Amino acid sequence: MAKVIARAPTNIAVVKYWGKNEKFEDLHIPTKSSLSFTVDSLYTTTSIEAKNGSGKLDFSLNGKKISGDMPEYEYVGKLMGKLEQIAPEVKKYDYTVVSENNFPTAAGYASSASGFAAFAKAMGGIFEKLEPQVYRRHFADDKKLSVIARLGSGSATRSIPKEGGFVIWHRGISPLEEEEMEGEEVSEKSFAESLVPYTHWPELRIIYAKVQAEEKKVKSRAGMKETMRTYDKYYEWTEYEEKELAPKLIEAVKAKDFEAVAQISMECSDNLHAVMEKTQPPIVYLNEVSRKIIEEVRRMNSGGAVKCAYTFDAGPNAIVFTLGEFEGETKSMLASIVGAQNIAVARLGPGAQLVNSEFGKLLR
Ligand code: 2P0
Repeated sequence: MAKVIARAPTNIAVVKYWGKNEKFEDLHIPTKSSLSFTVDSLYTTTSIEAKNGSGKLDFSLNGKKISGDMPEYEYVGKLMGKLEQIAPEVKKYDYTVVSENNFPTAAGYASSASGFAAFAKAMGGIFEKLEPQVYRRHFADDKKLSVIARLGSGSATRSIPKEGGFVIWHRGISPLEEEEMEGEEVSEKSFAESLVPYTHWPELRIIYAKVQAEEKKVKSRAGMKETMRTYDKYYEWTEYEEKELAPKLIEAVKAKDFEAVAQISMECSDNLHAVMEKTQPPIVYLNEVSRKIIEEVRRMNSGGAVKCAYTFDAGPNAIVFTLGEFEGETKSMLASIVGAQNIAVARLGPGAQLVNSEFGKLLR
């Protein structure tokens, strides 16, 4: 028997992931590389207890038992199936998985990223104790672990690297060139690594503004597929972001050039939502309140200094980047739109880590 507790943060992408390589959809191989910031205060804590058995999974999330017929079970069940394919030893045990998000209600943000990163990290800890060979082959470093997290959900791969901070998820194979490769080799090439550690930019603030708490209408997994199927200029967008914007963003973050990071962030967000809205039928995540935030960010930046930047994912909630010196002004602006109770401020943080059980308890 073994028990392990892991904690993994969420991450917020600047250069976004929106589409899978059509030949390797099930492996969540993206059509382009993406770049994200690892967030310090929004995370999932997951404990896994394994005992001799036959691969059964008992899963609870945020205090609720998740049975096999519930939608939350589907992704975790699929990942377990993939792990069994990779390593048949996985079936030698039964697993009790208890997972909790600490997300402040103010964040209005729920993500599969922190969940699957914590799950992968904890599973690694289990195999380190019970099946060292499986551990060495598939879990022993962050590169391998980010591949496992990716099999659960694409964005989870970016929450793995322990230095956190600013992370790249390398797409691996090209979606446009024919490459003769098998699944396992393809999978290993699509992983995440930290480009600058979380200590690099302590002045950076990541502010979550909750616009709407309800479940989104179109799930990312289905939405990105529809975009690829119906938008004929899809690859023009991926190529532009990868060739033009991603290299500029990497340089800007390394140089702590906030103005450049801000401009690229807003361009990437605008491009993503334009691409979503070109999907047939259009996928519209932003609402009136989101658009008001965009307008106010632009107004704040119009006086000369670039003080803040927005980014939006597959929903109406805003994430606003700023620096310590503009935090107060940015928060006031957001509070005037969504109310102070709907705002949460975060900084850069480290990636997934194991925590000992005492610490794990303290987190709750
Ligand atoms: C991102 N999103 O890069 C982008 C921005 C949504 C918009 O990653 O099918 O939930 O599980 O691999 O990771 C959402 O996609 O999709 C996402 P799956 P995932 O953060």
